[in-house]
Amino acid sequence: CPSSPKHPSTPSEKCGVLNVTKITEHGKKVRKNWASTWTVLQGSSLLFAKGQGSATSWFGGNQSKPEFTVDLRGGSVEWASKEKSSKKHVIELKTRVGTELLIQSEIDSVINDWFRALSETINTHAWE
Ligand code: I3S
Repeated sequence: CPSSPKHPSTPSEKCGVLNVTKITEHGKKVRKNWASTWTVLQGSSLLFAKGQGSATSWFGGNQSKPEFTVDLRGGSVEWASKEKSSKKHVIELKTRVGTELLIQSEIDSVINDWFRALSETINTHAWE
């Protein structure tokens, strides 16, 4: 994975395209808006860049900042219940500041790897 142009010295552990939607922002429910999203795990941050060609522009370095960043420290991940989404393989990510995201992939192995990586990151940074 390429590092983000903003933090070139922090290696990114994992990257890929996932389906992502926010469901809660600062504790308030927001309307779902699933979007195919270039997702990068870098240090204790999860970075998102939406839209067609976002991966390419990231690689090229002309995307100066991700569209959205989540601090994983103090957050949690679990498999989403059926009530949260009718889709298969959905991860529910909660942040310390009350943002909740759903993260999904149709591919079992892909979403399982992300679940593991996110859990490990949260555990590693638990006491920061
Ligand atoms: O939790 P909901 O409201 O059933 O979520 C669905 C809706 O957001 C729907 O959009 P609109 O109601 O804005 O048309 C989406 O198209 C669905 O994908 C959402 O549900 P899933 O179960 O796919 O997360």
